[in-house]
Amino acid sequence: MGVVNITPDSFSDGGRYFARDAAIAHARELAAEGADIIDLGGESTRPGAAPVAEEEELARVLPVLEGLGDLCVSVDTRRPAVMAAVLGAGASMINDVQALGAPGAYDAVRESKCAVCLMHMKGEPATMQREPHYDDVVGEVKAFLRGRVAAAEAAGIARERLVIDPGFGFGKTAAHNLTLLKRLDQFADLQVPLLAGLSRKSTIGKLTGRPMGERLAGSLAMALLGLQGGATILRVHEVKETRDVIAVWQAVKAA
Ligand code: 7PJ
Repeated sequence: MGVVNITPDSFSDGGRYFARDAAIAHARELAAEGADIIDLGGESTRPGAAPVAEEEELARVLPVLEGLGDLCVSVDTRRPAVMAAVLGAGASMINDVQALGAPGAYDAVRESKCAVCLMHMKGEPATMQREPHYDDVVGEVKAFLRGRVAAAEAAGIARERLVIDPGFGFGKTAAHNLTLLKRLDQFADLQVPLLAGLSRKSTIGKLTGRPMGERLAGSLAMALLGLQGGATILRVHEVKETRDVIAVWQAVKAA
């Protein structure tokens, strides 16, 4: 899954892909490098980010989505109205950091055949990194995801459409993120495909001392650990390099 942010305040791209044509070109480049899914985001969910108005989010995402009609596109959104609009415009997947927690979210996705990523987040983006606490981070994240999968199924969204994600960095310290990654294999018994988003995250910055633009090697190490832990979808900024990691990992597995 290749990340395309369409946000002027996006912490990793600095707003470079704000312009429609640049975002479309970037998505096409990632697809050519081997991304199976393009994840479009019109609202930054980075820690401390300010919320974006619904009309603004749609104005960012829809024109780009319409230019990518031939690709498998996921839209990173928490808003039911945005979900309904992008599904009408051909999106294949909804990637919701709130795990369909907003009122009306089930209704927005139910009738479509889209895939849905249910992610764990503790708190709200604006405040989630203020001393997050868990007694048992793996157990708590897992229990949350098990509950959201059951709730989605009860709301009429078939299990076959669901993907789960522990939400690295979303209301978690570096220690929480490392524990989740080390124990990622414990999510397998939920029997839903697992997505991992580790690319360029601040835990890599903490471990390596590198700024955002210099976290490729750290991100690739994280990607390999994610694969070993059972992730089948990796949400990444650098697709070409991550493809090489996947090729090496698959070859070793098949040996
Ligand atoms: C994630 C995401 C993630 C899913 C972001 C960033 C922050 N969606 N959206 N999982 N992260 N499903 O890219 O660092 O980890 S935005």
